[in-house]
Amino acid sequence: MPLRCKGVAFALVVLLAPCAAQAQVDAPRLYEQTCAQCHGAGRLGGVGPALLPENMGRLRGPAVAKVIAEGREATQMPAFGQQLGKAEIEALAAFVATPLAETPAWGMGEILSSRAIEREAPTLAKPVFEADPLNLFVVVETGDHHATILDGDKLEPMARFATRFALHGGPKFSPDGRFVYFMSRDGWVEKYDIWSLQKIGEVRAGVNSRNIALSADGRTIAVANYLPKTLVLLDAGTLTPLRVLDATDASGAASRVSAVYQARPRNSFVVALKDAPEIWEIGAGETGFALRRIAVDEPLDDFFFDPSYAHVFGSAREGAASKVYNLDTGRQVAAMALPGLPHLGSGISFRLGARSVMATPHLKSGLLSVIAMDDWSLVKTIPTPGPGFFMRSHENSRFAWTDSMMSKAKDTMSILDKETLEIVRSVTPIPGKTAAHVEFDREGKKVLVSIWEDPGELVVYDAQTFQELKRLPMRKPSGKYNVFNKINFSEGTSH
Ligand code: DHE
Repeated sequence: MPLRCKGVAFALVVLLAPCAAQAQVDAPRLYEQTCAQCHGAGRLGGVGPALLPENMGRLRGPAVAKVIAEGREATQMPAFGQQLGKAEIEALAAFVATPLAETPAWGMGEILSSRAIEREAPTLAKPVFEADPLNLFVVVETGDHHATILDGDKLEPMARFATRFALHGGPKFSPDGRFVYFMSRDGWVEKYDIWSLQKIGEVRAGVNSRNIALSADGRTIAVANYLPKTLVLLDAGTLTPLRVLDATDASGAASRVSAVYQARPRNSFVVALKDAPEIWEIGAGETGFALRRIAVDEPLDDFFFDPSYAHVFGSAREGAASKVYNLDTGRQVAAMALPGLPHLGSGISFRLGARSVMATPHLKSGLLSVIAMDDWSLVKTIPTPGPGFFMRSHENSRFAWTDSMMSKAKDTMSILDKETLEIVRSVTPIPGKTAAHVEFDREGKKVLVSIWEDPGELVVYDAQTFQELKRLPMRKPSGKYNVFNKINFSEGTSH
């Protein structure tokens, strides 16, 4: 008995030792001395990203300590393993995983002072290159935080430049396709001039941001923020802030803003709120950003729009049903219990005989759902090798491509025949390597698939024969966006 007690006591000492050592470290002070120069006072970000749990994505626990000790490849993050002890590293890792005690202020003043314009966009009658400016792809490479401008005819890179850390969501294009706007999870909005192949400037619109949308006239950028809980409107020409809207519902309760979308035919932005049972519509153009609240029975945070933007189809991560609201009347017109979390934001639309349908992958089940948009009924459920994230097609192609990146079959793309609603082929570009996110060229003749690894690749296929045409090395190409398809709101792409 005494021996067992001794054993327990010894085990406790061993278990407690690192915690005790960690507790002796003054982590906030160590942060200010070691990290603040790059990551900003208060962990809000600077040259380096914000070190807040909301901003660090899947980087958690021991993985954070490893980055502090060993540094991070393809970034300016150095290794601190020689300079700091194990307890200090663990204390810093625990510190940056702690939420802030108070919501940081990030209003008009902070946004304005973060604005940095490198140059005026030059006056140009045409681009400085010969390639078709509408058949370019903008490839976001999150492996080393760069973007590539790719000639969609020759399939050759034309320019490659550094972006802010951790871009998220699709970049947005001005209506003529000349300018592209990127957003990072740290709230930076960057403007790049495709015609002159140079960066124009940047501004920080939030501390933790979700996505951006551009108004139909290309004059206003809306930025959806989690931290602080705001929707920010920027002048797309100058990147100056126009309005900071606190996201509070009709009862005054604050909500994170999940996402903002451009509803082009309505000349408005439609806004998804994470914590409030409302959908917002904000007028763009001459309407003075008038806010209209649509009451819903539970918060919806993932949206698909029918091509006319008369209906929004929304789901909630934690909710049981996906719901359709008519944006004109503000009324719910349908509800559907779709199993396995449909990823409506990746939904596409197409004609099936006389009907208009949409198709969506599911994040938690290996299937595609095809839904008729006239009566919002389920047309078919199509099994795939595993849960997926993205889906793409094109008006000129009979086929739609989807991945199974959330499963063991992460290396396999499934090809759906949009006429028979059967999976007619699967391709595995590199066995064992994640294949995801597809984009067609402007004619719908070529398909570009990402090998979502670092280093990764773009693998180009013939959209009709599925023959491989080319491979291009890339650093984790998380997404690629064809200028023509994007500015024309192709029915085969998410908007
Ligand atoms: Fe995304 C788009 C939300 C996690 C890569 N993602 C979007 C959009 C939203 C969204 C609302 C549409 C914005 C747009 O394009 O304007 N994403 C979310 C989440 O809520 C979720 C599940 C959790 C989160 O951490 O935010 C999430 N997303 C991820 C990832 O883990 C992915 C795979 C890797 C990454 O880079 O973070 C990822 N999301 C993407 C990509 C797009 C995207 C590549 C653009 C798709 C497109 O083709 O338009």
